[in-house]
Amino acid sequence: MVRRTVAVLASALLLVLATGGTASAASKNGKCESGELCVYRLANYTGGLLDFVGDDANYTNGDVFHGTTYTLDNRATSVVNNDPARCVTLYQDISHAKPMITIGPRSAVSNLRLLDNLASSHKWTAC
Ligand SMILES: [Ca+2]
Ligand SMILES: [Ca+2]
Repeated sequence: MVRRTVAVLASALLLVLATGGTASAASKNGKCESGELCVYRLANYTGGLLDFVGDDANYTNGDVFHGTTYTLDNRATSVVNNDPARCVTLYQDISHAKPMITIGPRSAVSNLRLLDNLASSHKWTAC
């Protein structure tokens, strides 16, 4: 019975992953969908997020973390690259200056540590 439940859950998860790959992801809707970079204010993917399908060259443009009043610039602490194929680079300054870290497809960093509260832009790249 337990084994069967696990199998059902695994099937449901596969379904979610399979359908998540469509082009329906929407930036800044508070959902970390497939194909997005998701930036979180606090460690371990908490404290509100901002989700991006595309590049953002300037975090000082007034975006706030979903469900909060905190602005994005210099507040990123954890990040998820939820794209199946692309890499994404975070930059310390706006206009993609001073690259900090590149995160591979379907990879995540639960705490940027020394790079905490620095990111000011990001750009998708081939990898
Ligand atoms: Ca989204
Ligand atoms: Ca910065």
